[in-house]
Amino acid sequence: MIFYELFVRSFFDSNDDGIGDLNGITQKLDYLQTLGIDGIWLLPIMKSASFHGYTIIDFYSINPLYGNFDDLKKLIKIAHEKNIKIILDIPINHTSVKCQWFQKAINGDKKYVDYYVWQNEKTDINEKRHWDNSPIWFKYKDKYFYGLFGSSSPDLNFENPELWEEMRGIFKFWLDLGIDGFRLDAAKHIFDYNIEKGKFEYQHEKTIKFWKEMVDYIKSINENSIIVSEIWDSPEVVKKYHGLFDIEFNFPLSYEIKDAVKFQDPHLLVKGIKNTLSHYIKGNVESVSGNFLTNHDMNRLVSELNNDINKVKLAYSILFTLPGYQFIYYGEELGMKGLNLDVNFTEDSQEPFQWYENGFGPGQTEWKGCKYNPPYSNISYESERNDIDSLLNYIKTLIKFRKDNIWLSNARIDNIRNNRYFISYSLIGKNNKFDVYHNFKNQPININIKNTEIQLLNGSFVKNKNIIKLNGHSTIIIKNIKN
Ligand code: ACG
Repeated sequence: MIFYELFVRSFFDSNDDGIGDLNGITQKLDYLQTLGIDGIWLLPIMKSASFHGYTIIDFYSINPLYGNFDDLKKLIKIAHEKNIKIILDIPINHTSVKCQWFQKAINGDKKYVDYYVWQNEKTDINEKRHWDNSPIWFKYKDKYFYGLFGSSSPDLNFENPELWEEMRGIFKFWLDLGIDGFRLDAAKHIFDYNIEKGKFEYQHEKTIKFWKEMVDYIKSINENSIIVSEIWDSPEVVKKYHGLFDIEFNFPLSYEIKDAVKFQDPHLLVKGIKNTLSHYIKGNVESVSGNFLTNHDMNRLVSELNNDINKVKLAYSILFTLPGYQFIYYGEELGMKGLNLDVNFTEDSQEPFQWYENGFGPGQTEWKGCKYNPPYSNISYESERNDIDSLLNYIKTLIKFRKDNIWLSNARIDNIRNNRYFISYSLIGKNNKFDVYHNFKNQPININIKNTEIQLLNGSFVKNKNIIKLNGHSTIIIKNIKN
């Protein structure tokens, strides 16, 4: 499956208020269908005080700027007619300070006081977030609360069983509306503060128990639902969760692909494959690897790779020739730019999708001025759709290649080899075998291969040769039919 990560505010505006909305997505489903994706991951759509939507005011609502429940139902219906699934981002680790639960808690309502994590006698209110030293304890009126993601988003207290029940209700609510599944935000953080010890500590066993119950519950409502987990951590931590969710985002692989391409060092990709796709090497896949290059928390790919479009294309070729499912962040198919210089400020990688070369036209969103994607940059749907060499058309080709070879999602990886400038590996299915070669050099290289048919990524075949010239920053696939 191929998913499209979509930020509603920046996509397509159906009512001329400058802000993208659900009806806008419905109007552009043809675009997404032509691109070839199978699923849309909607970034949070619930009522929220923040532009990105990760601080939820009401879990049972839709941000009125994005539309209403009828709009959502219509989107789901038409998407389903086009065989596109819709999964919803659901940040349940915390709420907004404006959420009724928190408001009731600070006014002393005992039920809701227990929904949050408050300072106790062991708390060190000067403790900082382990990855970037941000504060995690905040004073509201006379009490300190725990907020791993900042002062406007207090963490929920999952030691409280009532909250587990509340969460079941939330998942059911969205499934009943026809949503096909969830992207579980901050999934490793459900139990990350040890209240007894009074310190930050990942308690993975407890978190796994929580998710096991939620996943079982979600599957009992819709056994075909798709559950994707965001666990941004090392391969060792991600492995603890193998088998629990349908799809696990593979953060470490995203770094290794980008670094390998950036530094022209195939060895980094070998490392990435061995460390994060070992279950595909063993042929024992418990959770599908959710492969991606960028998301809304990261630099956009073109900016990350210093505007080198050949490198960008190579990174995508790698992404689409590894087993697992692929996720593309909106606008990346055009090569939009953006740097997230601060993980707490993601506006610059969430700029309006560029439909038109001059920067305006029907449906163009304008909620923010474009710092990184100004008009007339040749980075727009309008300028790329008819250009056969555009990134947009390259990505379409890769998606088509992938859809013509569905078996690749589950393929076993074998024979990984590399030298200073190229890597090769085999992808093995029940009745198929592909040998993949990626050249990391910007010059052509010759590869000595004695083989049958060679499939180019655009789906065409060339006759057997013994020596193959592989162009700079390019990929070739040797197709073998297994007997
Ligand atoms: C999600 C969303 C994000 C959102 C929230 C909060 C969570 O995608 O947009 O923020 O609802 C951590 C969390 C993730 C979180 C990101 C932003 N993402 O785990 O769930 O922060 C280290 C840490 C990771 C950390 C990452 C961030 O371990 O936990 O992610 O840094 O940079 C190696 C290491 C790996 C290390 C990386 C990077 O790979 O193995 O451990 O990761 O290097 O150093 C949104 C807004 C926020 C706002 C919040 C309320 O964006 O600004 O505060 O909502």
